[in-house]
Parts: sequence; C-alpha cells; structure tokens
Amino acid sequence: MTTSMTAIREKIENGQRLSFEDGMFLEEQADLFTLGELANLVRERKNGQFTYYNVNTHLNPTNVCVYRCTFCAFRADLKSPKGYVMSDEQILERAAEADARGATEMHIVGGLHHQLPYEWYLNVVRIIHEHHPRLHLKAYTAVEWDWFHRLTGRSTRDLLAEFKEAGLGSLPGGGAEIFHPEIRDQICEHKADTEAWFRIHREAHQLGLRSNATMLYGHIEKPMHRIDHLVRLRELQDETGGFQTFIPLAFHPDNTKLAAEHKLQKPSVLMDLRTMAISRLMLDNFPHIKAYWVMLGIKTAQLAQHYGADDLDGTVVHEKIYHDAGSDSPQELTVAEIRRIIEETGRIPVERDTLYREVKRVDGEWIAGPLVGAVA
Ligand code: V47
Ligand code: SF4
Repeated sequence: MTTSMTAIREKIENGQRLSFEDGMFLEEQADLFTLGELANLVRERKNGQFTYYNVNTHLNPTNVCVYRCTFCAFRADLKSPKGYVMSDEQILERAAEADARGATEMHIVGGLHHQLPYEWYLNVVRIIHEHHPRLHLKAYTAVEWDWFHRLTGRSTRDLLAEFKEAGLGSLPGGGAEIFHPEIRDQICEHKADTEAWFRIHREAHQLGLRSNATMLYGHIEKPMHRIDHLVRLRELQDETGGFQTFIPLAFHPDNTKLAAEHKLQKPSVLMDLRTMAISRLMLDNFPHIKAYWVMLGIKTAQLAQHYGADDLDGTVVHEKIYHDAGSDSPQELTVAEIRRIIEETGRIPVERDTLYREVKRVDGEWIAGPLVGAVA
C-alpha cells in the first residue's frame, strides 16, 4: 500500500474529507477491494445494516423532445411515429393504479415538447395531486425547469414556488450528466448548463424542497470529470443540505448516437462498483447513495450494497428511459421480491417514503414516521 492510500484510509477512518487529489488517486490507483472496504465503512457508519427501498411508479408524460442528447434513446422527434403525449385520462389512470397499489411516490420526467405550453406540465402535477394527494410527486429535472423558464420568461424560483403550491413534493436528480464543460458540450450541448442545474437545485432547497443528484458515467468522460462532478455536488450540499440521495447512472449504449460514434459498450461491473464506492467516499455530506436496480441490473445492485450503496430505489413500474436504451432488467419488482433481494445481501430492508421517513403498513393503509437507522 502506498503512502497516499494510507493517508486516505486514515482520513476516512477519522471522518475527514477527501480532496480532489485523493479522489483522483482512488480512481487511478486504488484496488476494488480497498475501495469496497472503505466505502462500506462509511455506508455502515451512516446507515448501519439498513437498505432502503420505496413503492413507486414512473410517469413519462411525453417522449417528444426538442433536445438531442447523444446518449438518449428515449426521445422522439415531433413527427416521429414513436412520439407520444399522454392525455389527462391516461395520466390519471396511471396515478389511480399507483395509489391503489399502495405506491407512495410518482417519479415524473419526460421530454421537452416543441409545442406544449408551460401550463400543460403544471397541469400534470396539479391533476394528480388533486385526485391522489397521498402520492408524493418527485417531478421534473433541472433541465425541465430550465425549459419552463425558456417558455415563460419567468424565474425558475417563481416557477418552483408555483408548482409547490400545485403539489410538487421534490425534484429528481436527472439532467446532471457530467458537469465539466469538456464533456457536457459534447453530449448535451443545448440543454440547461451546469450553472443552471446548480442554481435550480439551490432554489429548490431554499424553498424547502429536497432533491437528488445523478452522474451519467461510463461513456467518454475521464476520471477527472467524474471527480470534478462529485466535488461540485459536495459544495452545494455544504451550502444547503438539501440533497438526499446520489445516484450514479451507468451509460446504456443501445440505440444511442453517442455509442455509435465512439463505439462504446456498457460499463463493466467493475466500473459500476468502483464508481459507487468512490461516490460514497467523496460525497461525505450525502446521507444516501442509491444503486438504481433498473440501470445496474439486480445482481450488481445487490453487490453495490457492499460498495457504498444503501438504497435500491423502488418497485419502479413503467420505466422507459433505460428500457429504450437496452436495459434487460424487469419492468417492475414486487415488494416481496425487493425485500428478498435486499435480505440476500445480508442487509435489513426498510421501506421509506421519498423523504426517507419509514413507512409502516397496516391493513392496506400506510403511514410514514421517523427513519430507522443512524443517518449522519
Ligand atoms: O438525466 C438517459 C439518464 C437520467 C440514458 O432522482 C441515461 O431518484 C444511461 O435521473 N443510459 C434520468 N442513462 C433518470 C434519473 C433518475 C433515475 C432514477 C432515480 C432518480 C432519482 C433519477 O437518465 C437522465 C440521464 O442522465 N439517461 N439516457 C442512457 N442511454
Ligand atoms: Fe430530451 Fe432528456 Fe433525452 Fe436529453 S435526455 S434528449 S433532454 S429526453
């Protein structure tokens, strides 16, 4: 073991922050087992033996999108036969189905349609909240909020406040991709830039809305772009404390321009686990790290529970973004399956709601209370 690894280990054991250079060392020189051991130490310090999941569903109200992110297999052109826009009836049917199944959360994201007005997106949240107030609406990424600003000329703070009134519960972590301009300009040139992404999450936190953060890895980015991404997130978290979970998203290459142009394959399981562990180690102020099973596959998501992750996401019904890009994970998991998957890893399954309160179920009803575990 080199001096630098010894110094890094000492910092982690003493709960001290790792520097950018430490992160680069971990990326370039640490072996997988050491990364796993150290990430697990932090994971157990923060969340004990618990692994969290929720009962949720996805809603992608439209896939028609003005942007052309080169990694995206989900979007459709305005006139494409693949394009769709859901009607109010279809949206409410999905929400009713979720509510009847006992879902606590709807995760709502989609394309930025060429012709739909701002009010259409607001209406999605408003009608679901009016008919199903128990569903927590985790809706619209920073890219969508930036688009609403472009549509209306209004400030994103004002728009977030209006949506909060209409029933918005929190923001998902998408649209982050890779913040460093060397990469961002190549994979999603026109959509919300890094500054806008951070400003919108800061505003959401200041309005009392929690949010998540993601990183799309395993394509053309280099280690320094990943570490830069994590350090930037850590800085906003120092300022607001509003992030709940970080979700590393592995690039899925099928049907994407990015993979075709650069001849890219799916990242290996080794890269998935290394990225999970390094994220846990660098993001010392994030309470949770999520191994999103839809993206990683169930086996890697299980392994990840020993490489820093403490969350699996949810039952996830109707997922489209990853399945369009070649994910061979199932469309949904039952609660019994998700609990078994967690128990097989030796962890204790805990159902949480979106805000990480523990969910208790009695006779088909549920209530959310304080979280078990030692979240620091
Ligand atoms: O921003 C799109 C990614 C994100 C591909 O907040 C792709 O709890 C890989 O952010 N290969 C949207 N990734 C999904 C997202 C998310 C997922 C789960 C939980 C949460 C949360 C948020 O999906 C996009 C983009 O980074 N993405 N296409 C692809 N081919
Ligand atoms: Fe549009 Fe989102 Fe796909 Fe980019 S990732 S093309 S913004 S749907």
